[in-house]
Amino acid sequence: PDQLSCTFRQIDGITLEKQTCSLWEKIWAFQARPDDLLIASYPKAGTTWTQEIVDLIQNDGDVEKSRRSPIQQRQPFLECSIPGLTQWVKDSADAMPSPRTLKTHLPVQLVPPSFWEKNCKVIYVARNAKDNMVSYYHFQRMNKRLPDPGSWDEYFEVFLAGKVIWGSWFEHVKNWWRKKDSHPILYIFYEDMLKDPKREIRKVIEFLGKNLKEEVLDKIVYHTSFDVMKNNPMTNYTHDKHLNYKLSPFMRKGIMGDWKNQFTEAQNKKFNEDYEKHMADTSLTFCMEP
Ligand code: PPS
Repeated sequence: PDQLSCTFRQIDGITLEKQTCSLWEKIWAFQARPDDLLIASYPKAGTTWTQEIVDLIQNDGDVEKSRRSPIQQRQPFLECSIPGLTQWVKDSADAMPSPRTLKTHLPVQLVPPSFWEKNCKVIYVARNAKDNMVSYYHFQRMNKRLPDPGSWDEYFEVFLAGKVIWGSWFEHVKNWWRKKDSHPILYIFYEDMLKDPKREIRKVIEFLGKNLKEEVLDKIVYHTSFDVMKNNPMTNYTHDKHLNYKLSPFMRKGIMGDWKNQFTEAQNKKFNEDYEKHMADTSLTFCMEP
């Protein structure tokens, strides 16, 4: 089974939104600037969290500055907002002063070549597959732009087969992991951020070449904690008309191990078998147990 329908198409075997596919030539031709920063991730891996951390770092911990607009306007979504096509996009990515920060969920092979040619810095955030799958399932239930995920049992199979929008989780995390050997990519993990946010934020500060005082770092840890971001209208997506909050919140649980409330024993067994096969050719490992 897959999620192809009249609103979705494929580019190089990866299912993407129809709008993204119809704009594909323009997306591929996107002109990055050398000081652009790209925040990349598989959907629901901790993108928004990383985005807010980066924005606060760039603004030296000034919380009011980071509240200037919703996160998706501060950091345009590459494959959903292409310069020259809509007013919103023209006002954001194209007309944005440097240095810009952009978000993408594209698998590494679909990232516009200009980002590599200009040697742009990239922060990739990854989350363990089981929690990532559960979070994506609930997101598809509430996001009208994505296909209806059907029942959990149906979704489980579709996700494992890599037939969801933006493609297979396995290929995504592995191929980005490989890419960091030849490009400036900071590869971080959602589980590490939960365990020791201060340490992970320090890594980002260093990667961005910033030097912030300890008290600023503490402020960033606080303002990017789950509860604070959940209550911040500039990070919790409450203004997004495509999301149906009656079905699920965007800032849902923000924990590790929620998969245990969703997977059956049989699903866990099947998942572990598939996981081992898919991950046999990588040094990449994930923490799945809280
Ligand atoms: S998106 O739509 O792809 O950009 O979503 P993304 O931001 O990648 O992922 C959303 C999940 O991240 C959780 N989240 C957080 N967890 C802990 N701390 C903070 N500050 C935080 N911010 C977002 C969010 O709750 C989603 O995970 P689930 O498991 O669904 O709660």
